[in-house]
Amino acid sequence: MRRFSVITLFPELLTAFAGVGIVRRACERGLIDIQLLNPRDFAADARRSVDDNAYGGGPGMVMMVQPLRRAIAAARRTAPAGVHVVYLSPQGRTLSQPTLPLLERHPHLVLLAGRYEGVDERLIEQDIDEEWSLGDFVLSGGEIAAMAVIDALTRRLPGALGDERSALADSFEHGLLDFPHYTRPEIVDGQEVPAVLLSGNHAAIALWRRQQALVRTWRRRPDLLVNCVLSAADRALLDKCLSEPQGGSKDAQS
Ligand code: 9WO
Repeated sequence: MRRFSVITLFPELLTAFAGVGIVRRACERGLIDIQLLNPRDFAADARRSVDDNAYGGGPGMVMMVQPLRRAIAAARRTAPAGVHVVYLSPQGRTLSQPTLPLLERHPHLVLLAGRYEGVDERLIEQDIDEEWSLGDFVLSGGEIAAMAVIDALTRRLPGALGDERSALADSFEHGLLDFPHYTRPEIVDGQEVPAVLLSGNHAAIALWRRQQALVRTWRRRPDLLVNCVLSAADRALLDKCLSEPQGGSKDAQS
């Protein structure tokens, strides 16, 4: 079982998240366990203080070392084999589908979700193993990033997805963007489903989807193709589509 301990001043956010969809089912099936720790429960004073003014002045509060250190220690006590402590912040290394396995190595992650202006640097120095970021933007706190980590790792666990479909079929797993999807009706407000998808020709459908994924990636995220070794068949699919007038249709930027 994969374990997550989330240290957060707003555990109710994580409770709601853990109560729906794939993550909920993974909890019910015993594939994952999510432990919530509120730094307020580890505060030393009667006011249950968890933040204070910043040394050096300026507006905004900083999360204090002791409540966080004691919350991390509490998570450690439930983990005989040890934990890997992660702070979610814009200063961290950027998480991506290819970097997820680095977190997957650790069966018990402690995810620290900061609030305010962040946490006292001495906690990061002494208690944090790694800092990870979702990308170059600032949130109001680390909870959404913690949920993103749990979600992305959980759906990769064998048996977590409802059907027998593999998570490997999803966007990114082959280094390409996803192909377009369609469902009923066949025509909606004059918009038709591509005929090949109605043909029943499974080989032709697979080829079309691969081609769509290649063209989309080429047009929207050419950076992803740089590190992607395309087979001769993929090259041919891409070249054929790009040479057609309107090839790849509305993905065209120019
Ligand atoms: C607040 C702030 C206020 C004035 C000037 C600069 C500032 N930076 C921050 C800040 O980074 N606050 C963080 C809020 C403190 C740590 C938790 N917070 C957080 C995590 N915001 N965004 C993230 C995050 C985490 C992972 N991936 C993307 C964003």
